[in-house]
Amino acid sequence: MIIHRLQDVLGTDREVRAENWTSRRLLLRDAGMGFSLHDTVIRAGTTTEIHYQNHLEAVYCIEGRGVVHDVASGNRYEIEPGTVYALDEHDKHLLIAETEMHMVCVFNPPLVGPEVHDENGVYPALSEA
Ligand code: 9YT
Repeated sequence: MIIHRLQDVLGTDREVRAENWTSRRLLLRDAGMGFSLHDTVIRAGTTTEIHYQNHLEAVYCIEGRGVVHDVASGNRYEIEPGTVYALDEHDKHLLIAETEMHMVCVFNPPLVGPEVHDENGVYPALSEA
């Protein structure tokens, strides 16, 4: 059994900061679970273009409010505590944080650790690294 606590991740290389968000990576590929699990804070007032071409992601909102805009369809979905969105088709999207948002995120394949978005909102496929 693996036990990790958020407090043990804070301030380590498992706390990854980007311009619009901070991702606290609780479980990564090295845990051998087949997914990674992140506690992620999205900064208020930001819009992030994201396109996980190499990963599937599910996101569960536990605090805050915002909108996910699906680029292909033009659909917009209100996100609030208790809402999950799953990018089952590698959906290119905009995440618009009206307030600070606190999310629990799961990635398949699991992230390795240091990934941040490239200029197209993509994480590299490090699963063979
Ligand atoms: C919701 C979302 O995708 N935010 C970007 C950060 C990502 N969830 C991560 O690496 O934790």
